[in-house]
Amino acid sequence: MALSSFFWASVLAATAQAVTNSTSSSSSASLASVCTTDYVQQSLPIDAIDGVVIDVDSVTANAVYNATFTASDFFPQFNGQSYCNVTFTYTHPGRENTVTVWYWLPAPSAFKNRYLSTGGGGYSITSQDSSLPGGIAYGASAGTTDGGFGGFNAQVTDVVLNANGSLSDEVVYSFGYRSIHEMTVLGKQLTRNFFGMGDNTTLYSYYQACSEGGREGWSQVQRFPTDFDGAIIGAPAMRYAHQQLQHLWGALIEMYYGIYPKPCALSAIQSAVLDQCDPLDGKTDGMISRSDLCFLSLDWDAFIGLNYSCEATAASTNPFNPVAATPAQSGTVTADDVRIANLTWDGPTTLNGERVYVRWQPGTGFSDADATYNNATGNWSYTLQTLGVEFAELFIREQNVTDTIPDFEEWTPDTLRDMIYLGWQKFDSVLQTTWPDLSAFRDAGGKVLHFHGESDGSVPAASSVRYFESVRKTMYPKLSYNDSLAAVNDFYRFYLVEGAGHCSPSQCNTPFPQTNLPVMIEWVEQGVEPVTLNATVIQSCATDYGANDQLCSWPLRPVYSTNSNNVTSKTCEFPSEAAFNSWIYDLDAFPIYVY
Ligand SMILES: *[C@@H]1O[C@H](CO)[C@@H](O)[C@H](O)[C@H]1NC(C)=O
Ligand SMILES: *[C@@H]1O[C@H](CO)[C@@H](O)[C@H](O)[C@H]1NC(C)=O
Ligand SMILES: *[C@@H]1O[C@H](CO)[C@@H](O)[C@H](O)[C@H]1NC(C)=O
Ligand SMILES: *[C@@H]1O[C@H](CO)[C@@H](O)[C@H](O)[C@H]1NC(C)=O
Ligand SMILES: *[C@@H]1O[C@H](CO)[C@@H](O)[C@H](O)[C@H]1NC(C)=O
Ligand SMILES: *[C@@H]1O[C@H](CO)[C@@H](O)[C@H](O)[C@H]1NC(C)=O
Ligand SMILES: *[C@@H]1O[C@H](CO)[C@@H](O)[C@H](O)[C@H]1NC(C)=O
Ligand SMILES: *[C@@H]1O[C@H](CO)[C@@H](O)[C@H](O)[C@H]1NC(C)=O
Ligand SMILES: *[C@@H]1O[C@H](CO)[C@@H](O)[C@H](O)[C@H]1NC(C)=O
Ligand SMILES: *[C@@H]1O[C@H](CO)[C@@H](O)[C@H](O)[C@H]1NC(C)=O
Ligand SMILES: *[C@@H]1O[C@H](CO)[C@@H](O)[C@H](O)[C@H]1NC(C)=O
Ligand SMILES: *[C@@H]1O[C@H](CO)[C@@H](O)[C@H](O)[C@H]1NC(C)=O
Ligand SMILES: [Ca+2]
Repeated sequence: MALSSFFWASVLAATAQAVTNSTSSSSSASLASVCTTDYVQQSLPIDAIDGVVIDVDSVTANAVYNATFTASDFFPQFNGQSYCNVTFTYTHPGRENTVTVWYWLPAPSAFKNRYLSTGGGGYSITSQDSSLPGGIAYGASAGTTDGGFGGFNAQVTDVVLNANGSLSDEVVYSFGYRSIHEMTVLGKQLTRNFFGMGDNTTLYSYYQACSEGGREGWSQVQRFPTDFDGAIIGAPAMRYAHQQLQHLWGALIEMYYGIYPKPCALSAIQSAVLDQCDPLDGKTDGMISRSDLCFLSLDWDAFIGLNYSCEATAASTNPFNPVAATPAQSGTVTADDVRIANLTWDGPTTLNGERVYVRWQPGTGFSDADATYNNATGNWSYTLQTLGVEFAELFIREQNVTDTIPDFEEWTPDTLRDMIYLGWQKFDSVLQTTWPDLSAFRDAGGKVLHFHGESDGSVPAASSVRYFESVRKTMYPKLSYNDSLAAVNDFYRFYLVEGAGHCSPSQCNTPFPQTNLPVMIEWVEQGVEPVTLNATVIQSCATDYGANDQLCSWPLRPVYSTNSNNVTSKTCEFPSEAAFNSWIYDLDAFPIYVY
């Protein structure tokens, strides 16, 4: 197989030039004429990466006409889209995996000299083809990779242990940063060849993804300064050891204190927090736009005694998010319920009160603390989140256990701290993804647009603030705050998204940044700096559905005011010192600085 690939590679390399030229005024070529297996084989990026051997026979290509792209959180609806759907595989001789890459290339008449890489979520390196429309709609080829983990529905956790039980370095590094980089280099060259671009024509290159995909974006910006002209990074699950293991915190404190609040009681607290904090931003609209002010003034005692009542819910068998059935729940919120809610949002600390990681902002959901109902005993117990369990067992301990932590009941808050320290050290160079010096990317002219839902209950918003501030301080240590901020903002802007949850809107009137790619395209290709970030109210429950809004660039924060004509306006202002400081942490549980 490898021999035949080498053979075809050289034959095709020789013919590619002529074929490419024949369509070089490619905007006049029809999609049907270029979207063939033959033409794609001739356009393969055969020599793009040393040590990568493309299997020419693996190519699939089919034209898709007049498709409708239903609106998602990251692009509005588009009709009448036509593209070439391409897959092929490659290997690294001497290593054992076979990687499949998947690209959509726009119809030649719609191509605008752009390429987009996309990423995954959770333990997935890919979102299958769900993010690819967001490139096609803007005249960009778009790519995703299975990382070599066994297909586009596979998770890295399926293959991270070798058959003999040891950790697979190949898989860890492929997931950490290698596969996205390869997919990008191959995708850019495939695009150049397919559209017959001369070497001197600019191909603008972009990245866009959220969550694990956000971490993957940072992994590239930190290491491969010329892969992207613009990277759009949402709620990155970066600072990997802290982030993955923090998902065990809610269960840990429930187990440690033996208190299991009913999920309905925690929801009642969340709603009451929304009621208390909604007006603090100057606009009572069912949304907390200033979770920092909420944190500073929250009256926890007010929640004790609230009534709650929830209907029974059925079990969900979704393999990615199985949820047990819950019985009907009603009662009044107790001081114990409030204590667990408070400790959950407070995030991990040690028994001595040293801080291990950042807090979640008040107003977020409590998913990591949601107890599970045991129908046999009628009792509630803690729920171990898979993201945390698999990182602890597969990655750190190299044990083939994915549904429980066998010794969890012996853990204390200090055990969690120690596990984070172990995971951090073990994967510092590959998964931690917090390298704070982006000079090479800046010098190559790259731009970053980074955003994070303020009410994200999975990846805390403050974790993104911490990275932005690490970059600012590391790159411009001698400048004043304002000067260093201006210097960073020349190439990197960060926005908190009012009322948004994890990579999606949450509170009904959330203004969500649905048009990040066109905003980034304007920044990169026309120099239009995104001083505020374009956002749209996109939830059907919104009172203001479809309204445009502008998100403030960190550290500026929204302030709403209503004038005598009852007109509400929004300004972006520097927060008070106390509000600013509520986002900043001294992670004193570790002797090493956490970037
Ligand atoms: C193809 O294009 C290259 C450079 O763009 C040029 O050198 C070459 O002569 C062209 N070949 C044909 C057959 O037109
Ligand atoms: C494209 O799709 C739309 C909606 O599905 C349909 O109304 C229209 O006739 C199609 N156009 C072509 C050229 O097929
Ligand atoms: C794209 O190609 C893959 C692989 O052949 C196939 O599974 C998928 O259904 C195709 N998608 C479309 C929209 O044609
Ligand atoms: C891990 O456990 C799963 C399920 O029991 C099994 O299918 C798999 O082969 C095991 N892997 C290793 C490396 O032992
Ligand atoms: C376990 O398997 C991996 C992958 O096949 C191999 O590289 C490694 O040497 C093996 N380790 C042991 C202890 O056999
Ligand atoms: C591409 O640009 C280089 C450097 O400016 C120049 O030497 C070369 O002739 C150009 N090639 C083409 C095909 O225009
Ligand atoms: C809570 O429910 C009890 C009994 O149903 C009722 O007497 C009480 O007034 C309710 N309290 C509030 C604050 O609604
Ligand atoms: C508990 O089990 C009973 C009997 O099997 C069933 O009717 C009920 O729906 C179950 N409740 C939950 C919350 O699973
Ligand atoms: C809640 O947590 C904060 C720290 O985040 C603490 O100062 C406060 O006393 C706690 N309140 C209650 C009721 O536990
Ligand atoms: C259920 O919880 C109660 C009180 O928390 C405890 O006494 C009892 O042993 C538990 N039952 C089972 C079967 O775990
Ligand atoms: C900004 O969002 C609005 C909708 O809220 C949209 O119409 C407009 O095209 C967007 N601007 C850019 C640059 O994408
Ligand atoms: C001001 O506007 C709000 C919401 O649009 C409305 O509910 C309220 O009645 C208005 N107040 C006055 C004094 O017009
Ligand atoms: Ca509000």
